Amino acid sequence: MGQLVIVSNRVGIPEKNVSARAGGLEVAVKATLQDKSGIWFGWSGKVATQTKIATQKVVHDKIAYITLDLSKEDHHEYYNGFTNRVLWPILHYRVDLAEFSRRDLSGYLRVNENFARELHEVLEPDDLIWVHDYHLMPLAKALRRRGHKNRIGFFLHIPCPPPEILTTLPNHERLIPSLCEYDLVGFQTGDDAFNFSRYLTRECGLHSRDFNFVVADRKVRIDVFPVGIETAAFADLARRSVRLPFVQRVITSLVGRALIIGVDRLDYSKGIANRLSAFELFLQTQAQWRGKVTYLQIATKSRTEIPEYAAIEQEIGSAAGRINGAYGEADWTPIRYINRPYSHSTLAGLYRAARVGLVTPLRDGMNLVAKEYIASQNPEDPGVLILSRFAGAAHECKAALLVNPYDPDSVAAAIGQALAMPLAERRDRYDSLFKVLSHNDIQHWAARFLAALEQEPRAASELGEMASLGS
Ligand code: ADQ
Repeated sequence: MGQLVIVSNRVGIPEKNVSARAGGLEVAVKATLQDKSGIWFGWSGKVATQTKIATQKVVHDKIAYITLDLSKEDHHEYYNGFTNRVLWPILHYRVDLAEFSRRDLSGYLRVNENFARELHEVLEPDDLIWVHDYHLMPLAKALRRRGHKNRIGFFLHIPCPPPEILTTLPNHERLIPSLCEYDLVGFQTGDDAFNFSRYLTRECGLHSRDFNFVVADRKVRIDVFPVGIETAAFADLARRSVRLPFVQRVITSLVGRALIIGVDRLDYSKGIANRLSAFELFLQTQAQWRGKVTYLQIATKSRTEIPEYAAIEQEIGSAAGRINGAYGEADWTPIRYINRPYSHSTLAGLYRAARVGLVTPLRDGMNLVAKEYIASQNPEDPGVLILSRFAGAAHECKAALLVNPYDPDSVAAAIGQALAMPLAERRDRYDSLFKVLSHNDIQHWAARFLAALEQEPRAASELGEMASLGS
């Protein structure tokens, strides 16, 4: 086998890395490339000032980081436009927030072509290519057009909605079926894979046997690979980090109150506004807890140039202020609302100090915060995870308190239940969750995906008499 080539929208170039970062994909890809030599290809994160854009290469720890800048136009149309204002909301079931423009779609296709053109310069015939996420759906098609017959896999980190929603995407018939140019298409959950499979059947007339589709003379396999974290390393980090002076200061500042923690990118999919309402309802209906809990919500700003993000920033900031005004005392602030990012070690320490992890996205591909919270707990005295049933993580984390984030009563009740939960039950739930996360950690996830990609039969003939193209 040749090299492993990972392609994603953003590349975390080591020199430019800062200790505090927000973004699950970067965490996942870094861990995958750690034990293999290979290439990580994608956008540098910079917007070019000059018109001629060349790729840059940095080699670090046997990994070649090859990046290119985006032009101002690309950044506007591809990144702020089609990926973040059309694909992100629609794939998160928020059709109401999608802002389509033909120009942004052209920008999206153009950047995918640019990526393919630059990749063409570095690819060898036996390289294994692993493409990440919704920014790059048409990339395999652009590579195939340039004659590349490599095995190419795609993993979608975010949800895949049912065809009834996917078809609201203007030009879906041009974009979604282009995923069939990959050899393997991976999803976070069985529901996501099933939704995509239904799309292919309904909209493209394709039929599968065990999620294997035949398209012309090629085969594409759909499978489920729930992304994990570095469970053991995170547990170890949390053990050490809880002693960090900053974390200790936070613990001291609680003066014995139970800590409830929420950590998210400031994004409408994360359900922070609904969560605040549920917390307010909890304070209203379970008055015995007033003055005895502190809810720390860390919400790092993201995609600030997009109006919907500015709007929720306003909404959440004022809701937190209003609830503090209504329920706070001179010596107690119910909600500590913070916009700055923290390093993973600080987060690990804070997770460990928290009696409750409140993870209630309205829709989430996986949600790594849920897994990080569990990994960070003290096995002797673990906290309780409250988890939205609409996070991909809920498929594995069945021992969490699963809630409907749209139902404030269910979330408020779960907060009370978590705070009052006896030690024996907390331990049982933690043991069962930690076991699942230890087994399916990030190394396991990457190894499974790559093994599946390497093993896939390429030609339809290799599948025997499988069902082929439908009508
Ligand atoms: P994200 O939407 O970025 O990822 P998530 O899975 O929650 O969401 O990952 C967030 C990562 O960023 C975690 O490692 C977390 O610790 C870190 N993070 C979040 N807020 C932070 C803060 N305030 N300070 C520092 N770090 C912070 C996408 C999908 C998810 C999917 C991942 C991985 O949307 O559903 O789980 O990719 O596949």
